[in-house]
Amino acid sequence: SSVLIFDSGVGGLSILSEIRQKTPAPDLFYLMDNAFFPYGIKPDDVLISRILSVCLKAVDQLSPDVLVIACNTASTLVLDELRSRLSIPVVGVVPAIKVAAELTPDNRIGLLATPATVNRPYTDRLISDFASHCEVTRFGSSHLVQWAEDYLISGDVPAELFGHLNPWLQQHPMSHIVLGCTHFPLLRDAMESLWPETCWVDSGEAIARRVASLMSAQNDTDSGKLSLFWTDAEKPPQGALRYLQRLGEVLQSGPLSI
Ligand code: DGN
Repeated sequence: SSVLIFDSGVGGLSILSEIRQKTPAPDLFYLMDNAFFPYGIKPDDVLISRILSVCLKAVDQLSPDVLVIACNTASTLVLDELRSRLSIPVVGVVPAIKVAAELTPDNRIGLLATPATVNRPYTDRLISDFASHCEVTRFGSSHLVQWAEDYLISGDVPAELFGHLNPWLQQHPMSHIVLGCTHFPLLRDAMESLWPETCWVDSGEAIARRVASLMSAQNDTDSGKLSLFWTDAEKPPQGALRYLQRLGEVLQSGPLSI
């Protein structure tokens, strides 16, 4: 059995690694739409048609048992539509507002995501459904997306990270901050050491639990194979390939013609 994990870039690898830890048996296909990266600053209508077309074609070609949209920017836009068009389960990744709202001791939480995600009606709904008792302060950043991409290639924590977020954190003291973009947990260690008082909350573990429950018929304990696909034939993603090779054997890698 297999799971297809989708993002515009390397962010969904933070989800893939959690899935692999919880449920090692299925083969994992990782698809990055790097021809269209980044998603977080593009208009909704452009994103909707692109994401639908790439995901439907990829499911057709790879025949996974489960599709994970490992991108908040995409999930908050196309989940319902994808579910109605596909016969396999579609798991989306959306900001962990509910978890943060349950954990905060002082009813103040932050949301750090892409500029697209912080302003989505879907996000407003999450906040009014689960965090209406909280003051929620939002920060949209596309720099962090690019820095996470660069970090996977160079291993260097971006020097600008502290200056980028610290004014916001100083102005709004918050104990719990939602990492509402799957790229950001890739920088979690750096953020934890720069701001040790803050709890960074992401959706990775909950998603991995959900995927494990969908795969529960399996009791094979061997690790499945990893495969990497991308959409821009001219730009093989070196950072993603290296990340996957650290996790296990990479069976196939190459551009997917879609
Ligand atoms: N990883 C995506 C997300 O979770 O929103 C964002 C990536 C992007 O293209 N900006």
